[in-house]
Amino acid sequence: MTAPTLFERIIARDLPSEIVYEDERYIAICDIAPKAPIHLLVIPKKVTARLDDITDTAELGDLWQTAIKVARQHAQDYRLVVNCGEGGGQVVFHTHIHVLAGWDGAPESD
Ligand code: DGP
Repeated sequence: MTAPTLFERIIARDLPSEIVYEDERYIAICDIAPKAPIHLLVIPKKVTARLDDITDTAELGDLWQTAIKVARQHAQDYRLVVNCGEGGGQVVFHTHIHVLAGWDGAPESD
């Protein structure tokens, strides 16, 4: 048996987090180290390590739709980001989409 991921522990309420959305298949939480005024993580409860492990098109679509829904609940304009693998900046190996928003104008990095 493998150890639960950090996000599985958050989903199980074994670790605290600020939950902003939850349904049967997904949860969204506030990022602990926000890189934008609004920084949320949309996480499937079904564990895969990284986005490209999800091969089912409908499942991928549902994840992105959920990220869009959560983003639109918090902002009109937003950025969705996925880091895939260490070389892509991924640190937590439980698939998630970053929702970044809330800048005054365009994001600072642009
Ligand atoms: P990534 O680099 O794509 O794997 O992003 C992981 C994100 O997870 C990173 O922005 C920081 C966030 N994070 C790490 N540990 C915790 C935690 O314990 N709680 C919350 N809410 N976020 C965390």
